Amino acid sequence: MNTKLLASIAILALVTSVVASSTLSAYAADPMMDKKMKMDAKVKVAEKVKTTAKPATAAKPATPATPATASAKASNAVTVEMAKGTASNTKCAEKCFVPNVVTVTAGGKVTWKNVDSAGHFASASDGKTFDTGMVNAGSSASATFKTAGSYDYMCMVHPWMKGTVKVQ
Ligand SMILES: [Cu+2]
Repeated sequence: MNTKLLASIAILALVTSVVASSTLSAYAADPMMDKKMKMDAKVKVAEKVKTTAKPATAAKPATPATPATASAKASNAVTVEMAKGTASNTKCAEKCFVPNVVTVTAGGKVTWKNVDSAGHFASASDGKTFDTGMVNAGSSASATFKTAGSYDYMCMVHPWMKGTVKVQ
């Protein structure tokens, strides 16, 4: 009788302590869980916004952007600047003619505008396709391109000045 009572008391004590600790830990975890769930909910909302926004933004530029950039790239009239200081700056590289590479449609025209204080040329490297001759400071000269291809050119006086005209 005594041992049974002791045992049942012990069991009761054990059960209450387990219940107490579990409720305690549940309480302790509660605010964290609450935060986490809130964060999860926020992330889910953000993900929802993302996923709903994605197809709209991805679909839009994908189709109209391609012809827009293509037409901007191959224009029928392009201006290239013979940059300032290029007569003495042997390291101007792709900044001698700006832009350094241009693309025009067949029949398109390229105009070289000399914004430097020295005279420059835009002469085809093959020695025959085109040659602006001397373009004086502040002046411009043009060439028309009928045949598709890629034409490298340079300045006769300053051979470090190099550019390319692409004709499509
Ligand atoms: Cu030059």
